[in-house]
Amino acid sequence: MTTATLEAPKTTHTDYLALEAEFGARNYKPLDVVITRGEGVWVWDVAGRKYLDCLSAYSAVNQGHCHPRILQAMVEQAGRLTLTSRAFRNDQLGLFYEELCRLTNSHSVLPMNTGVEAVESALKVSRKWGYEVKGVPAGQAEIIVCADNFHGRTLSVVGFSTDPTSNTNFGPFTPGFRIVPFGDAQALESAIRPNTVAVLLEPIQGEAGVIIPPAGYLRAVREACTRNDVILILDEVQTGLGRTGRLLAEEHDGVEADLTLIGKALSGGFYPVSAVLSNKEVLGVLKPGEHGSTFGGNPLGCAVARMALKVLIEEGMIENAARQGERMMEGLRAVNSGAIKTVRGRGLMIAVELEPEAGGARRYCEALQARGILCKETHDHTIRIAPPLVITGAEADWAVEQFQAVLSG
Ligand code: IF1
Repeated sequence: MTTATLEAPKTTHTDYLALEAEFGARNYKPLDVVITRGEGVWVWDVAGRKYLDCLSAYSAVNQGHCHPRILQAMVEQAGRLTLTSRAFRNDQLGLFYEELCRLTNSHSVLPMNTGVEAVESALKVSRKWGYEVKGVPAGQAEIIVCADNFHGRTLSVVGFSTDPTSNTNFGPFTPGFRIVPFGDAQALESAIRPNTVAVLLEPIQGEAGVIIPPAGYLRAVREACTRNDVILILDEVQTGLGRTGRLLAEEHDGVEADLTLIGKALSGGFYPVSAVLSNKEVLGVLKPGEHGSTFGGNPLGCAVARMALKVLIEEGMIENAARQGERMMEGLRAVNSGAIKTVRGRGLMIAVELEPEAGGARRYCEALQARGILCKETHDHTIRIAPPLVITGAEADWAVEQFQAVLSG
């Protein structure tokens, strides 16, 4: 018998980079920092350098890295029961449903794993609702989405992206989507036709660069959907679970979606857990066998998510996000730099947009890395700042000082 020989693990920074370059797909261009440990807002690289994480794994670690109570829940559950499939029941699922519904004021929950699976699930169930409840003729359902959206990476979802990087040469795509500009409720309502079943949008566009729509937009969209018997789907995969200083970003506008999508921080970054929350009887159209997932609703994910929600609330992280977000934005707005075009954000979802002449955001992210801050640019000219929601005032001030040094340097 031939057995492959495994090389001894390589240990230096450059070795890790070489391994990724040799064996990995090249679909990312990460900063060259190899992280080996995290705790709260801090991470350490393989050379022992410490950084303040201002990305939070794209808002999946809102509760901070390796939160001890979530870790404990995960370890305990992993030692007891991890997966049953939905062919059988498990003793975590019902409790997860109940706690999540009470917290978000929802009627029912569809558990999935990744964010894009929650998106796909909402699109599927909205079409079915359209045919079976609204009475749309077979095969004619339309869904409205917004320009510059980001909802994930599956074929259907990249098919209605307006970013050529996401969808060039990945077609053909799923039909039935119409794209309208983000932030223009009038344009959206004009695009609604008799066969429109749903509108899908992000309350604040993340990947587009933390784009906050004009005041009153979400409320007007909500009213247009209600008037036209159309499901409003809000993708809160990134904005949800405290990031913007409220449990859900929709609360800033006093609206309730019919379907709300959450993921990322639903597990505090320990494990992929996502969910479709339903406030209308939309999920009720699903009958046994029509949708599912091997891992969705598994006891490990449910136990982790239950604790991730519990610590978010009990430890005051949402209020802290509002407080520290204000503090950081105030500090950033006071930075005297010709490179900054504008600072915008809500809670700890913050963007510093640079002037086009500033030479792009990437080099600032690299300069920040040298000062112990990890940040990710979005598009060419925007630095996104989204630390874990457990950041202290002193840490926020220190971070702002580093931004100041880099931007005015
Ligand atoms: C990557 C961005 C963030 C999302 C919204 C659904 C999903 C996402 C609003 C899908 C995912 C990610 C994925 C990540 C980069 C990232 C991102 F820069 F692209 F926009 F967060 F800011 N809805 N967002 O933001 O969730 O299936 O990934 O769990 O590398 O693709 P997923």
